[in-house]
Order: sequence, then C-alpha cells, then structure tokens
Amino acid sequence: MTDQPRVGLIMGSRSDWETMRHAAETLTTLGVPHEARVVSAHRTPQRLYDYAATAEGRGLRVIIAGAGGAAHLPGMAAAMTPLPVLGVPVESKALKGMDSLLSIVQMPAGIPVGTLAIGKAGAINAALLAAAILAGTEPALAERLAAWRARQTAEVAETPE
Ligand code: RP5
Repeated sequence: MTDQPRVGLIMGSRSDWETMRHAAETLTTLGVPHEARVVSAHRTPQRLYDYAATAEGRGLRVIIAGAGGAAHLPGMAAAMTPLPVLGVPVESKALKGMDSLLSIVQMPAGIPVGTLAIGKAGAINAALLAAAILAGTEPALAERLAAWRARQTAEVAETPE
C-alpha cells in the first residue's frame, strides 16, 4: 500500500470537522491513505475548482464531501471531477441537517453524488463505502474491510442486557 492519498476528504468549514473526523478515523482504522481539506463552494470557489480539477491527476480515487445548510459542495465537486463523490450531510443548527440532506441528495440526472446519512453515521459510512470502492482493486484492503465487518458482527450481543 502506498502512502499517497487515495481518498480526499473535503468539507465546507472547520465546523464540519467534528462530523467529518469520523470519516477520517474510519479510513485510518482501515489503513486507507487520505487527506483532509477545508474547501467551501461559496467562500472559496477557486479552491474548490483547483481541488476538483487536480484530484484525479494527484492520484485520488474517491472524494468524500461533507457540508451543511445549502450544501452544494458535493454536487459542485462532482461536476468538476470524474471521480466518485460521496456526500455527507452535516447536521445544521436551524434544520437539523434536513436542508443539508435534501440539497445533497437531489442532484438532477447526469451528475451523481452518492449521498449518505446525516451526521456521524453518514461520515463513517462514507469512509466504509470509499474503502469498498477501493477494495475492488486492492485485495489487502478488501481483507481489512472484511475483518472490520467481522469484528463488528462479533461485538453484537445476543441479549439486550
Ligand atoms: C457550510 O456552512 C459548511 O459546510 C458548514 O456546515 C456550514 C456552516 O459553516 P460555518 O458558518 O460554521 O463556517 O458551508
């Protein structure tokens, strides 16, 4: 396995890190090289353009984009890269992330964004889904992912107390 980042984690604000760090931690647990950057579609549009336009050439294979509110970051990123983009709706204060979810999931046909659940669960699942995508061509990662899932299964108690 190379240390070159394979997954790019981007988020609209530093305030999203509390959610998106769960994606980073899951990728670390699975041994998936990744990078994390703050890239805002509306506050730093040039940074978003530069990131998306160079992502594939830099060796990234999947982008995970987390944003809250009018969350256009995943869709804008998907419009500018051929890489698969997984969107994580960050829970917003005013609408509890329903705004984030609907603005990420409702992409018009033609530019797909794989949308996950709101918040921490979505961040973790985005990382697992990114790992599953990479595992198709990385057998060692496929084994680590299978072991992760087996551990999770083994930890489920048979009785409620
Ligand atoms: C979005 O606005 C970010 O993704 C974040 O979820 C939300 C609020 O950002 P801050 O005001 O906390 O920087 O762009």
